This record gives sequence, structure tokens and C-alpha cells, in this order.
Amino acid sequence: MITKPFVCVLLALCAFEASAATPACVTVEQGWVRLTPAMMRMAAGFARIRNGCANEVVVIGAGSKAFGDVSLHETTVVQGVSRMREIERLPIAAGASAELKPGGLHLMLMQPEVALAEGAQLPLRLSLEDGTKVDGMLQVRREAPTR
Ligand SMILES: [Cu+2]
Repeated sequence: MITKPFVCVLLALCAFEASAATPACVTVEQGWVRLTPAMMRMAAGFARIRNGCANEVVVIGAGSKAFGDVSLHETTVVQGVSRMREIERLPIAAGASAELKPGGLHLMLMQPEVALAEGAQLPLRLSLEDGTKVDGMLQVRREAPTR
């Protein structure tokens, strides 16, 4: 009599947790990290973040077990000088994608926990403004994947 409702509550919580971790309508596609010499202690990551949801989503942060510090950056060229600035909010309209690519938006990956090896798959987790998380993968490569 007591056990059954308790189990239902647990199942409901688990289902909620699962959907909170990865909203299926936001995906990270063709994620990759440019292979850099280990002494650089930093790397840049790129991907297409696709929002298949019915609403706008806003990326407010990123993290990875493979790096101590991950942030979202944008490279801009001002008067011939390349600069990077941190992006605190990256809104993606319903049905649209954000392209993170060399020379533009990128993930700044600092304090690598492991030596980058070509072909390795590194985890990526994006935080959305609504509190949900999106898990993806970044493959270590020398060149951008052909799309
Ligand atoms: Cu950067």
C-alpha cells in the first residue's frame, strides 16, 4: 500500500531528470576541437548548435570534463586586429542553428585535463537559460570536418 506510490514518485523524478539533462530538440552537431600542441594549454572548439524546439533557446554557458575552464567566445576583426570577446548569452531562434566556426563564434577550451590526441572524442555540456543541459561531443581534429 505504501510502496507503490513511492515507486511512482521516484519514476516521475527520474523521467524529469532525464529530460532536464538533454532536451532532445537541441543538438550539437559536428563538434570538433582543433589539435594544438600540448604546451599551448588551450584549444578552440567548434560545432553547429541546432535548435529544433518550438521556442527560442539561449545558451548561457558551456563545460567539459576534459577542460578546467570553457567559455563561449566570438572573434571579431577590428581595424585589422583580431580580438576575442566572451559571449554571455547566445540566443538561437526556434528552428535555427548557431554556427561555431574558425574566425567567428567558438568555444574557448582552457586548462586541458588530458593531452589532446587526434581522433579523441571529448564531452561537451551546454547550459541553457531555462536550466536544461545539452550534451554533445567534440572530436579532436587537424582540419574542420567537411559538411
Ligand atoms: Cu577565444
